[in-house]
Amino acid sequence: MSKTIIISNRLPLQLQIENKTVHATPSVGGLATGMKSVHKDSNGVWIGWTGLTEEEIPANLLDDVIEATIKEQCIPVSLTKEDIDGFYYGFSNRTIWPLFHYFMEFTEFEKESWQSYVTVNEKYAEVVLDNIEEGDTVWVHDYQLMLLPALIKKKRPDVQIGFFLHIPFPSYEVFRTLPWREEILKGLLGSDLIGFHTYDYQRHFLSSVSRILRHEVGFNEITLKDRIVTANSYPMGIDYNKFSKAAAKHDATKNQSELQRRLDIHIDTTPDAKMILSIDRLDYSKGIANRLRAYEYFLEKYPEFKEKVRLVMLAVPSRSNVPQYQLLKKEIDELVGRINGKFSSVSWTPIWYFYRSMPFENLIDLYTTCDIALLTPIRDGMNLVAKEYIATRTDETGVLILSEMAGAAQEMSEALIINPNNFEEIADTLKQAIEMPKAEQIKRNKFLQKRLRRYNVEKWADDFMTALQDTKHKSDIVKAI
Ligand code: GDG
Repeated sequence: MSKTIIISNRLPLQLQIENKTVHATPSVGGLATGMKSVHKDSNGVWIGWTGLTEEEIPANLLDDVIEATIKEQCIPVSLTKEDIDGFYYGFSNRTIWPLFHYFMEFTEFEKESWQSYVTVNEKYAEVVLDNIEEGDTVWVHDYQLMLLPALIKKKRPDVQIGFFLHIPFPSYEVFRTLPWREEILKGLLGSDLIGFHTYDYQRHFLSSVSRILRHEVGFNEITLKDRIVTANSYPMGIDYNKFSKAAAKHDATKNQSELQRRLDIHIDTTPDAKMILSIDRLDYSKGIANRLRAYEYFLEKYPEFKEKVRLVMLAVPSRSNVPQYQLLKKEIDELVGRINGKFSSVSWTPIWYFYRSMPFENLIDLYTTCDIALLTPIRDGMNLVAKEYIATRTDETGVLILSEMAGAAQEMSEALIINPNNFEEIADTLKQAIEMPKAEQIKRNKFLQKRLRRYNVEKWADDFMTALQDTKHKSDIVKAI
């Protein structure tokens, strides 16, 4: 029976070793949820790294690790600490991530980390090739594994390979600066279908293929000597029901979390005050420092809102051993301190800042309590937080302010769309959001919710898989000619 093999840098599970016993618990992120139907229904397997390096797994527990992951239909790729340092913290997060998000000043071109990226992609390929059978379909995810499609195709030209990029693909002028630009493009072209969040990323990719590799490129196709590769956009959705149901349950429940109790006390004492929410991984691409500066400017420009607004900011720790992330953390800590120091009164703190990850229930507390979501990424492949905020607004109120640089902005035109570098515009838009009549909020959110409900994460995975199967017919026709 043919199966689908999903491959991503990390497996969708958490491994714990306690008292010499290995436990694997499935993780519940957006990707894991979206792929659930593909993964569980098709007798499929998921290949990736467990999150523990070879050095962290005692030799006598190696078999137990494999057994625990296999129970979850997963197959581990074994990586050393050196691999993770070079491939993950090195090339993936110090070269590709900043370059693809247009942060050229942060981009490092290190031969050693490139070599590690090649080695690790080969390690993934080895595990995939060991597990492929005739008729299988392969779906590779994201920027850590861009060489993998060609490594698989070379050995198994008979299998259909899909690749999805979760981050932006930059314009040719930026991409061309990469010393290994040809290798990356050739790696991706091992796929039969390459998916992007937006048409613009697709367009940038096709332009790089045409100008760097000189292949013939059409609207969404690349003609190679013996194959046709399709490149198309598939904007990723969310598990809409999970968020709307959690919000409905949250509204009905009497058993409130401590966080919700505190939020309610705030609302009771200042009923007219507006809560403004921001949630992101602490990453320079998310525009957190910009957001704080724009909020400071807003309080200066419209002082009548002092004591009447509060920014609730959740920054989730991320990649904290990469220097830029440490510097950013310092900058944000200082900005929050400065703004709170400048504007606070005995009864009001303008920013509530949480630097941690919160359980899902608390995330729902924040989404449902805050009147406004202010999301200002400098660049963002999609931004699922914007979609999740709208999905939790069961009474259809709430205002989303969203950066035009997020892929999500292209599908969410009823939100208030801003340029994250324009503080004047952000300040004025915050005022507009605070004063927006409920009827207008509801009108906008009805459209947004309808679209998000329909194009949910399962539909995204289905559309991609259907298109991937269709590429088989295309390649059969090319072979027949
Ligand atoms: C990459 C691309 C693209 C956040 N804090 C907590 C928490 N979250 C969850 C959110 C959301 C997810 O994490 C973040 O997703 P985003 O899409 O906003 O951002 P990235 O992590 O940068 O994701 C991005 C995405 O891939 C998908 O293709 O949209 O552009 O950069 O689901 O809910 N979850 C919990 N606690 C937290 O504190 N439980």
